[in-house]
Amino acid sequence: MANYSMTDFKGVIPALVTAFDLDGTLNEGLTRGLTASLLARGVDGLYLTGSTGEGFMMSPEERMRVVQIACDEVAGRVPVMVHVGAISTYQTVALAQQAEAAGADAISSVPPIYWPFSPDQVTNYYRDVTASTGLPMVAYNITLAGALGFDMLARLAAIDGIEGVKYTAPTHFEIGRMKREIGPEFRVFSGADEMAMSGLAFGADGLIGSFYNIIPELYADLIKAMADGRLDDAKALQDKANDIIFFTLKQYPMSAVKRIMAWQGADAGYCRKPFDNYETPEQEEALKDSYRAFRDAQGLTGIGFLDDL
Ligand code: MN9
Repeated sequence: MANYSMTDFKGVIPALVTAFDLDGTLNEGLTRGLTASLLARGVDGLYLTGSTGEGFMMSPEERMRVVQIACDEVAGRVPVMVHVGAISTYQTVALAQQAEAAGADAISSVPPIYWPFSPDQVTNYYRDVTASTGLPMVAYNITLAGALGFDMLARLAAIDGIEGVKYTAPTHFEIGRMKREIGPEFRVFSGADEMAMSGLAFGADGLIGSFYNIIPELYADLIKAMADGRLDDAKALQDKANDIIFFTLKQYPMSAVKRIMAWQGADAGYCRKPFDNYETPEQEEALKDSYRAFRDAQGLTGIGFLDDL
């Protein structure tokens, strides 16, 4: 049973990573552990099996298992949204219904991928998936899966049960436009971590993204600074986050995020191939060295995992 409604999704919501062993096996114990660790760090919700969670790298059964484990570990303490996107309506409906049964509070989906589906087909996909459960749907706009665009989002917002969007694109004027033209009750989650401040400035209700797995506290401070109107403080925090984001994007990004989580005490394992990994202790030590050099060159302080390196 869902515990929360759409308006309960706010604040800092990590797109949870999924832990795999080096041979690619899903590591259920580590996945449970990192879920518990992020809850202990005070995150406001979780987003499961999205891009960051390597949802597209897993079988439907594995995705369902991750959802089961995370919902079980969360046990109603924070709202949970599950990315259920797949190439066919049939597969997505199965994932959506399992998410509901597991106790998730909302579902989310990219549009159907690979084929150039028509706007009517995309609309029907969202209508059918949304009608298949009692959970609210958050459309996931990300260019990797084909951007939805304002007109499509407005069309989707008119469908009963489609209550928001995870908006991962730099065109933030569209966030403001959605809030004014679709309505303030349409929930918008800013998905570009490097632009959280601007997303919030244009009216986003919360943040969903990868880097909230490693620096959620910084973003909680940024949200507070924005709410207080302390723009200089918010900008300083965004700049600090962006130093970390841009440096990490130059590494093997999600593999580095997972190693950083291990350094923070919540080992998140490895990524599934063809993503690259820091496989050996020597490679991991070299990664640590590069973060130390980066920290010292930038003069970055006050970020736990960097201070501790
Ligand atoms: O939408 C994430 N995007 C991808 C979520 O995973 C492609 C973001 O959180 C980015 O990882 C982040 C860094 O570019 O903004």
